[in-house]
Order: sequence, then C-alpha cells, then structure tokens
Amino acid sequence: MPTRPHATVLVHHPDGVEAYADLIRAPRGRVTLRVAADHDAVRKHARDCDVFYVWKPPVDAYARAPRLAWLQAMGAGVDWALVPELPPGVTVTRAPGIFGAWMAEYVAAWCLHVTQRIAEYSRAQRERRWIEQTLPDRLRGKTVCVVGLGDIGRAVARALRGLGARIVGVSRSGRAVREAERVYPHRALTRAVAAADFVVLVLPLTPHTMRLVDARVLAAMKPTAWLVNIARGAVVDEAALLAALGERRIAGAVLDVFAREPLAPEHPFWTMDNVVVTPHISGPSTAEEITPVFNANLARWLAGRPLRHVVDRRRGY
Ligand code: OXD
Repeated sequence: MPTRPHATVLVHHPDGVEAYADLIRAPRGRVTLRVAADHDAVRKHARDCDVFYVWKPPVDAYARAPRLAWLQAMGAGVDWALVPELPPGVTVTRAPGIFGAWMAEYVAAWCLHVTQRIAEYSRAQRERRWIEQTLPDRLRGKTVCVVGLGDIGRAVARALRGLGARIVGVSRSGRAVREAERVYPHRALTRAVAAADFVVLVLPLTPHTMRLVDARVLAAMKPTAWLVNIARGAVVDEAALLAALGERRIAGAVLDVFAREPLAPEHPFWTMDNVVVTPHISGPSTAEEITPVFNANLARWLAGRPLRHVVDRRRGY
C-alpha cells in the first residue's frame, strides 16, 4: 500500500471532544482535524473526511462522507458502528488493551460487594444495628463463569482468578485459554453456567449473541448465583431476567448495561433489592488511554501499512 501524504480526520465525542483532538499526534501538515462536538457538526464536517475517530456518530453521517475509509471506535464495543449504513469498504478498528483493566476492577468490586455483604452492613450501620451474627463470605473458591473471552473477558478472568475464584469460560469457539480451567462453546452455555456462583457477561453484541442469555440459561443458573452484565443489555432477554429476579430463581444481578439506555425511571430494575444498577460506566473511555491507540494506527495509515485491531465486520467484533 503506498504512503498517504495526508488525511482529514473527524473527531467526535459528545463529552469533551477537545481532549481527544488535543492528544492526536501526526507529522506536521499531514493531518487536518475536524472537531465535532455534536451530531450536527459531524454531519457538517463529514464530507471531506477520510477517517472518523468517533463515539456513536449519527448513522446518516456516513452517506455524507464519500471519502471515509477508516473508522476508529472510541469504546469497548463496536456494535453501534457496524450498522448497514456504514459502507462495506470502511475499515473499523477497536481499541483493545484498555477497557479490560477497568472492567476487571468493576467485576471484582461487585463480586466482593456480594460476598462481603456490603449492602447488608451498610443498611445495618444506617439503622445502628450490630449484626455480628452475619458473616462475610469468601470469593476464594467460588466459580465464576466468564461469557466472552476476548481481551476484556480474559482480563476479568485473570483478576478474579487472582482473588482465588475458579474460572470457567464460554466463547464462540470453545477454544481453551490460559485464564480458564475449562471453556465451553456458546451452544453449551446452559452447562457452563450451571455450576457458577457468578456469571459475568463480557461478550460482543452480534446477531448471534442477541438475547443469548434467555429464560433457559437463567433457569440453568443456581438459585444462589448472581449475573453480572457489562456487555450489552440486549445479550440478555430482559423480560426473562426480570421474572427470574422477581421470583428469586437467581440471587441477583449487577447490571451496567440495558437494552434501552438510559434506563427508564419507571423501570422495575431500579427498585429491586436484588439488583444493582450502574449507568454504563464499567469501562469508561478516556482520551488519555484511547488516543495513543489511535495515534499508532494513524501513523500506520499514513505510512500505508495495514491497520491493527481491525474488526471482522462479518463476525461483528
Ligand atoms: C462501550 C463502552 O462500548 O462503554 O460500551 O466503551
């Protein structure tokens, strides 16, 4: 591939786009930046852009970007980028190696929240009750089923294994990984979750994983088990989950993602005593962490070298 003398890059993030733009590094004169703080600005600037470095641009912007050849997603998941409106020739890249550390701490914290009975002790403190007969449990020895063994899933598995948990995994291929003592393919999901104390969802949303965690999978979980979803709301059948939680067929759920976000104020998840709701923050994007990944690929792009971290658009991740 010949070198590219110049690229016009559109940068869009709804919060603090300047921080992302300021950290872009390229040889002088070889990159023109178009900074778009909102969707209208994306539409306005799309026309002469070769590259999008973006978080969830409006899908109608793609039809206005005839030169677009590469989209770098600012985020862990790329499902929002792989829409039919994005022309098939556009290369999509992700940013591996960033979100795993955040999400591993999130999962460890909430698993420990359960085993350390933090909600119970906090309630007792507010009520000035000395509940010495209530003891914490151990995470050590618990079985954690990590569904999705990409770079984030494996980071989660390593962190929990470091705390003494036994890790089983689930992936599309079922191929063995170092982080899990056993890996099941998707079709064996019910078997994989059956022995788990925590089922952690870290898989991409694709047509194949949509509502993968359905009533059958939830029914296969132990009544003492917790579901932790840091993937996408739509990988779970939320109606089935609501029923399983309401009838206490599983112990609880820690939910960072929902089929509709923000979660509607009237949604029952907010007030269920066995549900933790967090507002899609388990793997935050920060300009400082993502932009170096983009810069390294931008240098490759200008040099005419193949991009790294390319998404397989057919597979969806
Ligand atoms: C995501 C993210 O992709 O928060 O969901 O990065």
